[in-house]
Amino acid sequence: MSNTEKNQATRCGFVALIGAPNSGKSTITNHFTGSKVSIVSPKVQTTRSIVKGIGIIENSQIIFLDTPGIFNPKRRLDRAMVASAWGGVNDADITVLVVDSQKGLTEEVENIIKHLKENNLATILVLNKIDLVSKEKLLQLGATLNKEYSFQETFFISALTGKNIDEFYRYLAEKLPESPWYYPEEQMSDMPLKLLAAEIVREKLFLYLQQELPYMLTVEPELWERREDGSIRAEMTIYVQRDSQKIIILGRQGRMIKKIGQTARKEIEELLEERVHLFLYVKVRENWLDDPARYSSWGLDYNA
Ligand SMILES: Nc1nc2c(ncn2[C@@H]2O[C@H](COP(=O)(O)OP(=O)(O)O)[C@@H](O)[C@H]2O)c(=O)[nH]1
Ligand SMILES: [Mg+2]
Repeated sequence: MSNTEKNQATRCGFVALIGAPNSGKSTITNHFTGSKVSIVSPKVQTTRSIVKGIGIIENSQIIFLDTPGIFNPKRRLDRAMVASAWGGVNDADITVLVVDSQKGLTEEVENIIKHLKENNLATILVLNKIDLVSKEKLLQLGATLNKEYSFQETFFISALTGKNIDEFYRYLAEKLPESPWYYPEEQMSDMPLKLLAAEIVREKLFLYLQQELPYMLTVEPELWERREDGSIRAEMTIYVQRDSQKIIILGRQGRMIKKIGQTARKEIEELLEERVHLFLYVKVRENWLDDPARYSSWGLDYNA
């Protein structure tokens, strides 16, 4: 391996990104890998379980754990997602709290800090979305948050424009423990391609559907097959809870599902650099939200 030839110790470890929904955790993860490994949406709570974003800076391999947002859980699925986010912290070498600078110290952030205090968790603070606020407001927020909790370090970044973000990565790279790399050099995620493709379909459902509907559905890859001409045939089923939801997803004369399928297919093709034939089916399965098998397939704990 080239890095050992340089006679330099390698470093490797996990960095958990925690924070309120919508603070930019998935955007940071994607920026780092230079690719899309985690889906992003302006709506809250898109990331359902922990997604890994893997990349290398100098001699360090950083594995970001992009967690579901931490908020006040109501449903079983919410509870499982929040439990999974805190579980990510237990697995991590470094914990990073990501805060939306525009929203500042919200109740959600306060609750997270309370948990950090109770468990005395060494944490780095990242104020994200600095492109949206003034310098004065930023510095003030940084000071306020550091009064609330003694963070090890504070970074001011924009995951969208990339401002100051390399500094943050380099800091993490130096802080990780000496260790062989856990993943091959070119690996960006440990998510199987067919799951990543299903996540992209779910992202488009978030993009095009109104209101609460995307939270009521799940996308499951059924078939992922390479054909003789090198293209991929992918079949997925979108499970919903009620007929009325199915009707909305199909749209008038099937136009909605067609638009979702086309947009998702283009993006999957760009990601894979392969031709993709994508087939989407919509089925009603009333109880999928309470089906233990769904939870384990996402790596979530049904009984959280
Ligand atoms: N203006 C701005 N928007 C951002 C930035 N980072 C993320 N966003 C947007 O904030 C929304 C939520 O981002 P996402 O990464 O899904 O947040 P998550 O829920 O914490 O994973 C998306 O619409 C992003 O495009 C940033 O630095 N600046
Ligand atoms: Mg996310």
